[in-house]
Amino acid sequence: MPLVSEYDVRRAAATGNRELYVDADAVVTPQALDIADRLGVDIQHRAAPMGAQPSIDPARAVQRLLLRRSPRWVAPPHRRGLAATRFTRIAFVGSGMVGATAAHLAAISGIADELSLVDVVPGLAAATALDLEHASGITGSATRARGGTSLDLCASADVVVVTAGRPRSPGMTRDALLAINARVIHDIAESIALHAPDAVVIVVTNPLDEMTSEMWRRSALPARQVIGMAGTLDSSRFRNALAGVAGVRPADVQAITLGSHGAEMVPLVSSATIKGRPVRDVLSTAMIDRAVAEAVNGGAAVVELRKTGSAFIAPAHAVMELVDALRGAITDPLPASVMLTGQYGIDGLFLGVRARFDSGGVVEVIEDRLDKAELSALQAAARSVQARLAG
Ligand code: A3D
Repeated sequence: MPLVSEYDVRRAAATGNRELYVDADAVVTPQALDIADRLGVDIQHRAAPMGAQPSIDPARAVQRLLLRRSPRWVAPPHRRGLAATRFTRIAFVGSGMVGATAAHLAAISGIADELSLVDVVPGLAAATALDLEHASGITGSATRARGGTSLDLCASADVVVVTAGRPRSPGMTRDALLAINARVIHDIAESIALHAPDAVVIVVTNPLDEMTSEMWRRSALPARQVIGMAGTLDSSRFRNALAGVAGVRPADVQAITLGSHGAEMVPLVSSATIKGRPVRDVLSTAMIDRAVAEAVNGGAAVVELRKTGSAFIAPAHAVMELVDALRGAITDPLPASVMLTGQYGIDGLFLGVRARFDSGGVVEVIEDRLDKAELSALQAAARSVQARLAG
């Protein structure tokens, strides 16, 4: 019996057994342990037969270690703020896949009185806004939505989420994408400066760190009001990948990524934990490398499967995690692209690091303890972003 589930415990209890004997190397799920407690079933691991070979499957060995020794441990959830703000207006510039999905999540959670959607394609934002309102008869959401092509719709927004732009098409260089999307970001930046100068702007358009920098430069908003979203998404992918190789739930994993989005991402292995234990203590180097590669290539893997367009569900959740930090619903620091002013030896550049937020934007950049390789990877990412911006 390699895996003992809740079902096995219930079956034992139903047949009147108060003791359930399982193999020496069996993995007992947390749900099975909980239900065994409640039903009074004692789970006993049989001794391994004399002369039996110890299990050499590394994944199973990890599961045993993590589940048997600390069965009920889960990562503590984000600290929730006691008085989260409800925004008056959140604007979404770009009502494509990420913009519309993030607006949908915002409407469901009712975190704003009104959502304003903008898109250059006539009718697209208005249609999405109408569609969102049509759902409110079911969801009961009090959040109203309106949409159009004019950036005036951003007027007095508390938060503006910018997803406008093109994704990279096959064969297009990163520099070509940078040039095309920079023009889009410049127009939007000027409008935001005019109509919503107090808004916090969350940039999602790729290439992320460069577009965040362009948004700040062209809008001339204070740096604390400009944030790029990539770290919350990449960190979620990293936690999911680590959970996958370790055979535990993503909630059991604490891990973040810093750096830039894509190949210059810096997944922090040195501080990552699974069930509270350093990953390097419980996973082999090969397993960690697999999880890192999965996180770094997560976006590309979705693009390859979809053929047209890129990921939008996880990115939309990652945007809303930042919005939750801005409104005080999450008080823990989160990874995002923010202006560095000397932290990690990097100055005057937007790059993914952990920061603390409030409704006015960045409150404080956190300088995490990195090992030597992580620090040099972060500084290399900074040099690459800097070179692309200069180019
Ligand atoms: P898509 O579904 O194409 O939506 C983009 C929308 O922007 C389209 O509806 C366009 O009509 C609209 N648009 C273009 N120019 C303008 C403009 N000047 N004003 C208003 N709207 C405009 O793409 P998507 O939603 O999948 O992705 C949007 C962007 O986010 C792309 O650049 C992606 O590469 C990027 N993205 C980044 C991440 C990160 O983690 C950083 C994740 C997912 C997507």
